[in-house]
Formats: sequence, C-alpha cells, structure tokens
Amino acid sequence: MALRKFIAGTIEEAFARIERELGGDAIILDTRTFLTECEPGVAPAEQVEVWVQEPDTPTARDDAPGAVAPDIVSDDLSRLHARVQAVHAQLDTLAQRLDWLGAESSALSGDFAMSVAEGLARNLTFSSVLPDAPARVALIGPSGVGKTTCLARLAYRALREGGTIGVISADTVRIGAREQIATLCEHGNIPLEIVYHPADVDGALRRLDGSALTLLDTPGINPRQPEDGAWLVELLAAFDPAQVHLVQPASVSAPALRDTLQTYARFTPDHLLISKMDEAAYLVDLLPVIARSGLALSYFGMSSAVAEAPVPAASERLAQALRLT
Ligand SMILES: Nc1nc2c(ncn2[C@@H]2O[C@H](COP(=O)(O)OP(=O)(O)O)[C@@H](O)[C@H]2O)c(=O)[nH]1
Ligand SMILES: [Mg+2]
Repeated sequence: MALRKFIAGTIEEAFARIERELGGDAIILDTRTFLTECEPGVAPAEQVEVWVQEPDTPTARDDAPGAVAPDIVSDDLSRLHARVQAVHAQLDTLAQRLDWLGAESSALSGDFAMSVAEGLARNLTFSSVLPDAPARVALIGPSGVGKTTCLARLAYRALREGGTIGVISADTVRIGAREQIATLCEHGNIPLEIVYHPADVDGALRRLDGSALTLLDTPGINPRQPEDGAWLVELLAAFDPAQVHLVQPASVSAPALRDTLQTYARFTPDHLLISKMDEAAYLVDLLPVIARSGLALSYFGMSSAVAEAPVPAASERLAQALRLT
C-alpha cells in the first residue's frame, strides 16, 4: 500500500495538490495541523499535513468484479502504520513547542509536565505577591474581562488572612457595576468608596486610611478615546498604586493581546492577571506575547465563582492549562 504525505499552508491547498497529482480517487487517511520550526520567541506559522493512500493500490474498498479479495489484516496494519506516523509527527510538533519553552526535547520521554513548567519558569516572570502593607493595587483592562470578580477574590483572601481591606470603585459607567461592587463588598463587610472623578480619590483614600490593602476597581474604558485614556491616567496618578494589574482573559487571541498591551502601556501596568483560564482554547500562542511584554503573571481566574480563592500564577499551573500534557 503506497502512502504519501502532502504539506501545505491550508487544507484547501493540500487537497488541490492531491487532486492534481493523484486524481480524485486518492484516499485521505489522516490530516493534522502543526507549527513550523521557529526561533525562540517568534510565533510559529501553522501548516497542514495530509496522509494519502495512492489510488492504484488495492484496498478493502476495491470490490470490482474479479478483484483480488482484500487482505483485511494487512490493510488494517497499513492504516495503523499511517496513524503511528501521524502520532510521531504530532510528537515532533510538541517537541518544537518544548524547544520554544527552552525545555529539552528528550524530556518527552521523562516528566513531560515538569519540563514544560521549567521552560515556562525560564521564559516568563511569575509574581503573585501583593506588596507589604499599607499598599494600593489597581486593576485595569477592557470591560467584561473579570476585573471586579478578581478584585473581590483578592479582597476576600486578604480578609481571611486577617488583613484590613478597603475598596475604591471608579466604575460608575457600566449598568449594574455599582450594585455589583456594593454587593461584593457588603458580603465581606469591606468598606467601599465610589469615586466619579480623579479628584475624589484623595478623599476616598483618607476615609479608608486604616486599610492595609486598598484595591482600585476601574471601568473598562476605551483607551483609544483620548479623553477616556487621559481620565484613567489621572485616576491612577491620584491613587498612586504600588502595583497595576492589567486583566486579560485567557481566551484572547495573540494579536488582540498584543494590541491591548500596546494601548494599555500608557497606564504602566506591571502585572498581567489572566482571567477565564477555564475558557482557554489555545493558550500556547499567547506565551511569546506575554514573554515580550515583560509583565509578571500575577493570578489566574479559573471560574466565574467569586468565592473561589485567587489562584497565584505559577509555571506548573500554566503548564497544566496549556493542555500539552
Ligand atoms: N468562566 C469565567 N468567567 C469569569 C471569570 N472571571 C470573571 N468571569 C465572568 O465574566 C463576567 C465579567 O466579569 P467582571 O468581573 O464583571 O468583569 P469586569 O467588567 O472586567 O469587571 C462575569 O459574568 C463574571 O462572572 C473566570 O475566571 N472564568
Ligand atoms: Mg467591573
């Protein structure tokens, strides 16, 4: 049984080549996508590989009168062989990804998850430590990414550890935002200050003076709108935070993350909080973008439940979320 492999940029291109070279009777045995080899830190390109059985070889489907009865067992073995080759090729793809992570390809035979985690720890910064008291931490990001949910989790954890917490919310824009933060703060008996203008921040901070940790929740503004951007810059300047965490959902695409990092750079974030890890489809593409951003990964949001403890960002957890293992 003659098998051939075709590689192309898209499945359509591959099928067109197969039809041109083998005609319409070729049998497609397997297809897969893989990433091309690339320099560390450069996003790899996707390619499609198609395994084909050439049309003139007898197969179990060959039931023309007078045809030799197909050897079912050897046909099955050939299919199995093609499958094994495809699995080998998939392992090659994983090895390429490991190379990007700086892990040894030979680690495929060893503790796979551990070597991926080690590669991640070498390429990315993880820092889930909130500054020592008294401290101010701001959460920024587009609307709906999970800022308020994550802020509540951080506040509840600090409370459980015996800390004194205050919350300032500047989200007076989104419908229901005030009710949401008020309910979350009431739940933990956490003092809440609502500010409408950067000039209100000073008074709010004075009223929350006894708090060891003060968290600032911001609205999801459009940083491309000059007035919105200038407003947030002013708000952050008035708050004077020790840390600014940019919140992004794990489901964001690499180009969208790159774009957000660029547009939010003027607000000088120093941490990246990745929410909605439970909805992540293809996190691996985000890694080069995160690495280049220089931001420290702080926390991961793993569900919509506010009562969940905040999950500190760590290389082992990220390795699990990559679904490579
Ligand atoms: N599945 C999932 N949903 C989340 C997560 N974090 C937040 N959400 C949901 O995302 C929506 C927006 O969250 P919110 O905190 O209000 O976003 P904000 O506008 O950035 O403050 C809400 O429905 C949350 O329940 C998460 O980690 N996983
Ligand atoms: Mg919010």
